[in-house]
Amino acid sequence: MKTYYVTTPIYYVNDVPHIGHAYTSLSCDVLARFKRLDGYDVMFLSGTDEHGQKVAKSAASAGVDPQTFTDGVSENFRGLLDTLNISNDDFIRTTEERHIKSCQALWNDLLKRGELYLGKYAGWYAVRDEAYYGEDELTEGTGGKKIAPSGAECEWVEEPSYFFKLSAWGDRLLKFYDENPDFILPHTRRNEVISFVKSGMRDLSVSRTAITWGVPVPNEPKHVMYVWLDALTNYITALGYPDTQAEKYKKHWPANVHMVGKDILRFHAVYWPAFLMAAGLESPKRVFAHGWWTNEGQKISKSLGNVIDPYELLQTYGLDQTRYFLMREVPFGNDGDFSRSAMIRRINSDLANGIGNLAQRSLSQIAKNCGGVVPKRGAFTEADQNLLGSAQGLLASVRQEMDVQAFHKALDRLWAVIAQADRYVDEQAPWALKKTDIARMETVLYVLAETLRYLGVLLLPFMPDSANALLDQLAVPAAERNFAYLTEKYALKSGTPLSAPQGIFPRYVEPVA
Ligand code: ME8
Repeated sequence: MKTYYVTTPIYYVNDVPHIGHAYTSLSCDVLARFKRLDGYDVMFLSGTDEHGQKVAKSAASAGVDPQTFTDGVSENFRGLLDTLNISNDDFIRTTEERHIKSCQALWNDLLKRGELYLGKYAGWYAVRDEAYYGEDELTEGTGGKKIAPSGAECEWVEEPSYFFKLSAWGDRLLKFYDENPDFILPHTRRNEVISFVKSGMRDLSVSRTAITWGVPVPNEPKHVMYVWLDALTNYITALGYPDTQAEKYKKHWPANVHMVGKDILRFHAVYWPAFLMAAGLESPKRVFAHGWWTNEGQKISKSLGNVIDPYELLQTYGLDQTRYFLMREVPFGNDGDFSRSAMIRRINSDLANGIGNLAQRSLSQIAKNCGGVVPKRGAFTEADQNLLGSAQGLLASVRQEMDVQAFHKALDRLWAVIAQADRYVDEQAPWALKKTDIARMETVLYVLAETLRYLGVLLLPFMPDSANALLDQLAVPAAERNFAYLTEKYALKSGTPLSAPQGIFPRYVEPVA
């Protein structure tokens, strides 16, 4: 069986979940659902990143011990996934025993292979990024503060530390990128990574002695692991590492896609493959770095008080509407701007007037004029065949877009067929045929219903509830709601009783203040 492994980053539990977390998780969910419907054995992983200085600090300012703190916040992230209808197969927490064992096993292996050595770190560290920076990367902020390229404030750190021999892996990483041109997508980001590696890398500090909230380094009571070595390992922990003969590991490693925001690409595309190669393990097949959302043109930040609460979006606009907007509005990989007006425009033009209206006008005519059953199909005209041909061609073209995570383009393809179906209804005018040629009217409505079946099944990954509501109204059996059934052989059967049509996408009307 074909397999597919997709992961979200594991989220820091220092904060409440926001639109960025929702976005990354949603993109993975759409991929995972698509691949399941396409016959793959899918593993979809999400979780929380619970160690490190940043989380320890948040726990301290909340006045609770880190474990109690992380237990609470981790639940919020789990809750967000449920509310967004995310279909992850596992949820990993880095404080779990299975993960601590896995990190320690990887550590021991790297040590045994001579990839780690004990030294002393003296340099800059940004707690917000949990990242080390070289002097040359920093700029001067107010009061002489050192600022990382991300905007995070850095502090000077001096401590005994283990190092990973990252400097030795530059050439092998470059060779790996060269041999795997689609390892980093989008390609613009790939170039950034390659120039970072080409500029020469220092060895990486991978243990800390100034903090205690982390995975203990084996046989070194004063050291805990650097939080990124700990965090990245989650992707193999969940497959059963260190047991590389475990069924899940054999089936799903290397991962097909690690989905990440552009802010954490370096960790996934440089450090992670280097750790893996050094341990003699395979590197993932792809890291996709998506862009960042701004809010009405402004950078999202807690200090500006403009953080977008995903729960509020769902409540105001609806779950599937929000899922659709996030996947459609911005070319996946680019930065994007959230605005209420853009959200409302998408809901009203693409959903209510687009797929919603097409379904409603087709199904209500069937209910009124065809006795509430799937209409009788006569011989197909060229116009019928054109529309059905486009619907049948969708799977191949949508699949191609999904294989490069071009969600917006996949949706464009679907909406092109919706537009074609709208033109078809206008041209065929089944309401006029009702008076002149009932048999032809039935065929036209049949063609529309069958086109809606294709659209409904292909919309399942994006808007599972609404697409299922559409397929319910077409009486498509649950077992036939997957891509194997998108052929003529499983076309709707004339005479099948249909339930009374119900609107799927209402227009959004701004509440009166
Ligand atoms: O970085 N727009 O966790 P994190 C889009 N624990 N996406 C955004 C965003 C925005 N404005 N803000 C955040 C970590 N994100 C580490 C990961 S993985 C081994 C460890 C998303 O809680 C984006 O996906 O800071 C980003 O990569 C992720 O949230 C960072 O989450």
